[in-house]
Amino acid sequence: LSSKILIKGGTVVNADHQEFADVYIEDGVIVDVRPNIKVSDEFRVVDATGKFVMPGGIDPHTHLAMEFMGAETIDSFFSGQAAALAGGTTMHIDFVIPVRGSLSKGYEAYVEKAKLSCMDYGFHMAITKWDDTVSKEMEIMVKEKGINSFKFFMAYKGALMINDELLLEGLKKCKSLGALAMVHAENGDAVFEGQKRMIELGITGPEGHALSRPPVLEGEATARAIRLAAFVNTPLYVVHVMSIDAMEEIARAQKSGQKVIGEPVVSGLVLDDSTLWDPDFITAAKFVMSPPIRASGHGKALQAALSTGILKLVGTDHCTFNSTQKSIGIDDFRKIPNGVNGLEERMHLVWDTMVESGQLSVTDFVRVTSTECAKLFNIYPRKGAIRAGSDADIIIFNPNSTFHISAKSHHSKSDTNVYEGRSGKGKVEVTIAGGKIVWENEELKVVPGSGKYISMPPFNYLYHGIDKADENYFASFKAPVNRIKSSL
Ligand code: DUC
Ligand code: ZN
Ligand code: ZN
Ligand code: ZN
Repeated sequence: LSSKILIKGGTVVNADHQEFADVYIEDGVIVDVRPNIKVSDEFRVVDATGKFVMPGGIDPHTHLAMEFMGAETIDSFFSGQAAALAGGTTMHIDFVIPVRGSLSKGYEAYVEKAKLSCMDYGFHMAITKWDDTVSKEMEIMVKEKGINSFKFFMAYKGALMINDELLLEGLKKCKSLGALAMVHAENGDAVFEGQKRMIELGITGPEGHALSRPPVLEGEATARAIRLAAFVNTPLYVVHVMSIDAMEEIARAQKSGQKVIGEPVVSGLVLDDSTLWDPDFITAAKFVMSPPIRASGHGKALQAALSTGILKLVGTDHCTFNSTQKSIGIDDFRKIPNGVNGLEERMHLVWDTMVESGQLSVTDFVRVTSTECAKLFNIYPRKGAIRAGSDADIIIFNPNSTFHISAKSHHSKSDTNVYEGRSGKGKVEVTIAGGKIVWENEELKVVPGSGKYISMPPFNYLYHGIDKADENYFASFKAPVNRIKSSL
């Protein structure tokens, strides 16, 4: 198999620019991008006439092989990534979950899981408790392990949830390390209360999941995290923004000059909560994720916010459980493992929902599905660009073809698909990952172990627009007034 590929005659799209050009690939790297490149016959020439040639997607938010709520997600690093490649995503960033609070043990466990990888990947890390060891381990993760982002769960009381004291410690530590702080923003104490009330009312089915944790609780936690980040003067990344309430808090903070990044996920953009009322338990339970999928107005508003740039990049929160696993919660929605699929569907659904509808341009599509993620996590332009020197992670996209989604044909190991039956315009016809054609003619050619770990260096805060990173609220105070105690 030739490692030299020429993609000929397509429209090359980057986040800032599109042009007719050929793409010359050798040994996993893009060597040249310009019109009319002539090559010898040892090259595999792929015709892209009439098609878009775009950077492979980067999913900033996945959970592969994660142990969660008494189950383990059905997609491994191999099956989840195979699905991703079939849908035009060539890299993802997965969340390492500490083992009994130990970051290094969690990291080692994920290094093992990720040995199955067939595409490139990076890691974020969740922080679930706080002490000196955690603080020191964060430093090791950033300085030695290539992790530059940490997520704090403001929900999942009694399990992953952290309180404000810990969140503040975490924000300060992230700032000192040049790492990006991320939050799952829902008020965990109020969710706990909401769940209890639902059960008392006898609402034990999947609809109780959504009813127990309404948008106001997402808005509250988002606002709180944003204000604490302002207090510490550090950037904040809000994962899976699912509601108008949360989105508006982000917009407000941005207006005041604060660096807050909002990530919508595909399910929040295109689905609505009506499915949670389906009389069939599994049909409803497959949609259970947190924060919950909202009433339809929220999705529309999130699309508009993505279109205007309030929301910056699209993830999936891919976290798949099959019907048997979802059935754990048949008598109590609190036990339904939370999570939906999306790794394979993200590129098609964002195109169909945002580009076909005129809400995003083709260059914007590249920005929200790939380039913005690469820039944010400091791996641009190695990733997220089609230019000489970048990794050869590329898709050939036919805007005139059609995609169809079904559990019968998808590549995830899950037996259901939350986008079952959907179809639309545009199709990823070829995926090139690490310079190899891995998806072509509806066929995957993937090899476990071929994916590389992408180390993500800490930030220069200037990129985040924080030009006075050393300043903080406290540093601006002078010594106390030396007050005369005359009135005593
Ligand atoms: N939400 C989910 O639905 N699954 C994984 C974790 C999360 O926060
Ligand atoms: Zn150009
Ligand atoms: Zn989450
Ligand atoms: Zn998640």
